[in-house]
Amino acid sequence: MNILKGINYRLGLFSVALVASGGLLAQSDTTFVATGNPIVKYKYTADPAAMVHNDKVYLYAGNDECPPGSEHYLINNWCVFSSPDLKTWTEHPVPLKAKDFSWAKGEAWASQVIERNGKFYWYVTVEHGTIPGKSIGVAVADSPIGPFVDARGSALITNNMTTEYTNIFWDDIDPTVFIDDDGQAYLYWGNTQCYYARLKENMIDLDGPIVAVELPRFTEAPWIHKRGDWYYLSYASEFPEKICYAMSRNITGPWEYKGILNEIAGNSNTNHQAIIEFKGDWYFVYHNGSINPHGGSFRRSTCIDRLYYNADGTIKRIQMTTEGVQ
Ligand code: FUB
Repeated sequence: MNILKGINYRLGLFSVALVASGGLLAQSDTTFVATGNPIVKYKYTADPAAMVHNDKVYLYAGNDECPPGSEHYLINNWCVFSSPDLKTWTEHPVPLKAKDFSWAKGEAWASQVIERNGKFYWYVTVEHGTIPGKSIGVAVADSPIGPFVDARGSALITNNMTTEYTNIFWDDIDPTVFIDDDGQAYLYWGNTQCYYARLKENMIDLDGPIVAVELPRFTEAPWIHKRGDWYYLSYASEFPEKICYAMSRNITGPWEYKGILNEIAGNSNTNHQAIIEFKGDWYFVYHNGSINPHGGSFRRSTCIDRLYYNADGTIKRIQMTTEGVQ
């Protein structure tokens, strides 16, 4: 019997014990029905990134494992879930760990997966083993659920590549990747300072300089998406974080600031969004710290709510709900 099946129906003592013990490493597929937000209640799922592929939503998240009583990031691996309807979800075996990058020290921070020519590229934040600071690596797989392997054998972005813009050790985090209509791929990332660079068609090498992007009160977590002729750059702003956004007619800007998209998320000082269109509707994926009794800024959980546009292309403020998108 699949022990996890049904745990999401009610958050009883058993599931609290599982969460409190620091999460589970999935070793086989586990199917459950989401009962509102957060989506996953038996383990912590932070920094969600989502991707639609072949009529399914794939949700990628870091597994927060910081024990109750400690307040720091402890994230060793990412996890992957899929759903055909945003209701029934399957967690697949752990597809990637920070230590799968031999050059990395660990710390599975925010990430995003994208498909190109039948391969799936996963851009991740990890702590570099020899170049002080955070860095961005890329893993590749033949399937959206992996297994993923390091695609380069070295980091794509390291802290010493951006010191002309900022001297902090944690500015090279939170990659978001986007392939424009002409096939050119772009990587955006950053903390305190937002950056972008073009990617080669192989998706694992830069194809040009690193460019600084000016955005009001930018903290981290950029996410690029496009609808019609508008490009949207949403990002976490200030601290605790709200999600703000800017719009442009061009993937490289100039970006026009449009204000707050999502307010501070419950019981978490980070918020970290992904935005997807699925079967004609738009969704806002983010995390909060709402799992009782130990949820918080270092034990975060992924939520999904609807996202709606105004007639002029601007986005209505997100309404965070406990009911979710059933
Ligand atoms: O999870 C670690 C860091 O917290 C992420 O990289 C940021 O986006 C913030 O959510």
